[in-house]
Amino acid sequence: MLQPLSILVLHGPNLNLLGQREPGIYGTTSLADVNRLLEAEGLKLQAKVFFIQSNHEGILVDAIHEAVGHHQGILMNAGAYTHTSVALRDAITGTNIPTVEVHLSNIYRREDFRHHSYIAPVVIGQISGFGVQSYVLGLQALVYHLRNQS
Ligand code: CA2
Repeated sequence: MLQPLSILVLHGPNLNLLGQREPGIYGTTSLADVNRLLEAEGLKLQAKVFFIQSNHEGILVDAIHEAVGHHQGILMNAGAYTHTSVALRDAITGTNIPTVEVHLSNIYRREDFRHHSYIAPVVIGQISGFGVQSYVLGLQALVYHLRNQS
């Protein structure tokens, strides 16, 4: 029998606007829809998913700290903090919770300032550019990693 896993999904700043603004870049799916998709995928993978969205860096840092002992992995779209936040990077390093970074858009096809991620060097891997599917692929990759790490 597979060990049930608990995964924390972190959505960063402005992702609460998903589906309401800039559909050309971010699509028409709402954040609630994304969470429903992840819940359904989690059921298939025998992983329970929990969600936090915040526009505040410190709340996201606290959520990473509080994940210790409660969640085995983190799936994170840090939004614009991806490109600015040493604090989020240090929280991932400090807690050592396996994390997968996801982005709706392909950050490398966009403005130069989006090409650098402070998060990327401290996560298992990054999935970028597949729209909402980036989250689903990210969850699959995270669960695969957690179940197959030595
Ligand atoms: O492509 C992604 O997922 C991003 O993480 C999204 C961030 C952006 O700053 C990153 O460079 C790439 C922006 C999230 C804001 O999402 C919105 C959604 C709808 C309307 C306005 C913003």
